[in-house]
Amino acid sequence: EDSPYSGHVEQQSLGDDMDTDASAMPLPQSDERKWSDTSAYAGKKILQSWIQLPNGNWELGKILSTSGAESLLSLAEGKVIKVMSDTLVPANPDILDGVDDLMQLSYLNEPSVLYNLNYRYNQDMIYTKAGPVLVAVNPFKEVPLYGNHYIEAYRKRSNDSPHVYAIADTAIREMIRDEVNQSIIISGESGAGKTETAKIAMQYLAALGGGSGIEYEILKTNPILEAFGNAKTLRNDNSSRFGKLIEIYFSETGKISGAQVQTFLLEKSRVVQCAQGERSYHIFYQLCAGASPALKEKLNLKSAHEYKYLGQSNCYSINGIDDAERFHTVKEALDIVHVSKEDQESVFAMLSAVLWLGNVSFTVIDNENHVEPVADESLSTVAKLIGCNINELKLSLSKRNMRVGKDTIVQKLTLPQAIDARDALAKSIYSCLFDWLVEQINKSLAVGKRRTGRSISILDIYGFESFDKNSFEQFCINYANERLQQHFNRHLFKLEQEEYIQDGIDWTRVDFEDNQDCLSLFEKKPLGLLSLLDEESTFPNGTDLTLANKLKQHLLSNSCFRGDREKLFTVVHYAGEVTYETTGFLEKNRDLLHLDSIQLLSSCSCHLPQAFASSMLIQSEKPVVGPLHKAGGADSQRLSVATKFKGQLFQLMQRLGNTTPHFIRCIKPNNVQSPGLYEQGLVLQQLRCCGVLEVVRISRSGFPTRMSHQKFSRRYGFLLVDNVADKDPLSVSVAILHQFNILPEMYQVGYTKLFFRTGQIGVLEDTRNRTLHGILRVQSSFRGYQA
Ligand code: AD9
Ligand code: MG
Repeated sequence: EDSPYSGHVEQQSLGDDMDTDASAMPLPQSDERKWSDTSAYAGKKILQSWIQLPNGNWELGKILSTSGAESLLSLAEGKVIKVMSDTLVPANPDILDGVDDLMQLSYLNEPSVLYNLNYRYNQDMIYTKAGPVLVAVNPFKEVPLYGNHYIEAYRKRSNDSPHVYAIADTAIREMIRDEVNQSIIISGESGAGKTETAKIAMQYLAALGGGSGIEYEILKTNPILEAFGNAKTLRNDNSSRFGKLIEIYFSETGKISGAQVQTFLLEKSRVVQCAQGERSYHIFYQLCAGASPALKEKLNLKSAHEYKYLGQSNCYSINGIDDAERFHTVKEALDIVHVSKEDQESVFAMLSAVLWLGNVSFTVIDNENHVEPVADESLSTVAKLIGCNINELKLSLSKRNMRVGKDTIVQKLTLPQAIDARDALAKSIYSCLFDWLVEQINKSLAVGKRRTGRSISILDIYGFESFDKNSFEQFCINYANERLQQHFNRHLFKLEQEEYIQDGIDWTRVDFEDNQDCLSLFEKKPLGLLSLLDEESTFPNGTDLTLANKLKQHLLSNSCFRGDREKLFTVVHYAGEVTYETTGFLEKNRDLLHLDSIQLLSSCSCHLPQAFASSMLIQSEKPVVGPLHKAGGADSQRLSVATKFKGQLFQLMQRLGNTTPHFIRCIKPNNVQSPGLYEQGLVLQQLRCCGVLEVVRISRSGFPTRMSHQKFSRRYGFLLVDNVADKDPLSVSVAILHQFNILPEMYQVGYTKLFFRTGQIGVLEDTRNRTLHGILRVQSSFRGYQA
């Protein structure tokens, strides 16, 4: 009670069940580190322990004495405190500081994992394995871990510390060895380093070469997609506002032969609106800053400050970034992926048109508050840039043609409606432009794409998001993350169990978190979040409030759902609870395309707007869900955004399902994008979210070390006293197990493999090494173990 920390120390559940198998492990000496022994520390008393400070951080203490239920601990700076002994969370011996695989920790509790990652982070070792998963902690500075020298070392396998390169290398080898496509799945919060990690992986693959410069082209897709699809947000100066899957094809000889990019759900709303301190897409600022005087004149370009769309968030520049210079990089990249100079100019014209659209203003023309656009420089510039008649543009921003049955009636627009129409046009132009660019990139990269070849896909998709206010975007993003998490779970956990079961060993199933309940909440028909959202979206009278009520009416019995006041509802995601506000859900989900806008674009003399119009028409002809479209009739209908996204995700999961996945979990050590700062609480929350701790726990609580009967008997058979030359591998294996007194609970014999608990192989490996080095004779080593 006299200790300020009594009562603050919490038992960590993870540590507990681990410690039953808590045989400590010395640092590996040989290259066969996975077989290292852990028995050296077994049975020793804990000397050091973690205690949790009132601020939630963990501190290391030396255990001075234990009497009864209490222990005396000395902390750094000579402070001595008394805590309840059962709240001690054992710390690992110093010799384990900074191990490069968390699986090697003797005590696998949260503070030990945090400490280990921190220890490595302080030395710029930002990569650590957690069993099969690579953990990458964002350094927020340049670290000397990349480039040809390193690539070469990983290729030759002369460097075996954890790295994205090592993951990419494994993917290549497994692709060739197993003739199975591979995927590298990168996840993490906004700003955690997914996009950088994806680029590092691409760099490694590209270094394999392909001839004809295709690998170079693949790398150049990055500056283009980032310019058009990334923006500065409060969390990340270079935040991706779309998801991306790049599939890189290889020829039979293991050279790159082509690639294909698929994108997911670009955040369109950012074009017309963004929060204080954030920016719209980089390309707008780059264009304004970097265009040549001639281009400026041709497109009537002003400085970024003069555009309303860019001005509303009061943020025009990014620290340390030269937008003009970036513009040149983008133009060069466009050259390389074969977008002609003419097309490039058309692209820039569309961007300028979008910016000018934002400056179009309206005046009231009658006493019913109907408006029409002011015929000023903005309006005329837009008309000129997209190549349409100025009167048609004016009409499309002030009237709407409604089809009712066979008749068409014309509705005049009020100010909010006109602003909507204007912004919708701007958003459509931009998102069509983005899709068009992706298409051009794919045409260019398809050069040597061969169906017979194998591929490696890299997925860089927005991570789980939970803000103070969460809207439709977060709803979709988090849904995607649920899907990916299930893929992760299924792969790592289920496959793990299946392997035991297949090999006929008795392994009590370890429970793991499955998120199927949450996914069902989203996907169930007809009473799931997505179906109900679509249904409400088709009701002309549906509002954000009726949507919220409908969800509450049908979903309250689901344990992953909670109704809150008014337009709020909460979903219990695998990574935590998120409260969504339905404001804007229906509109964003409908994403109505005004027929007038399509007509306007198709009437344009420039080829890009025409192409956009036809791609919108194609989309609008797709089958539509819901009963009420004919009656609605006003606008072109297409698949709802959520349904389309769901379809894309299913397709994605199917594609990934046919690959061998490699997972990389990116961790953001602080929220201020600053190097050297490691916030324990923040890291811990991410480790929990992405299941890293769970993965290690599960791998360790089973029998993580496996060897086939053949390999085992070949490797250790010569240590046997009896002659077994004519015996089968299984009998030899069993003889080895007996001779070395491996306890029955420490291994299992499967049909094809032997399964061992952590550390068991160490004894054998040790003897083998000593025997091979001639230090001990087989016989005496055997006696030694018997003694
Ligand atoms: V978001 O969900 O798209 O908002 P990401 O993609 O996870 O996010 P990103 O890769 O953009 O994050 O990384 C954010 C910033 O961290 C980068 O702009 C770099 O400044 C920094 N970063 C990330 N990884 C590394 C690295 N390996 N080395 C150096 C890095 N800096
Ligand atoms: Mg990103």
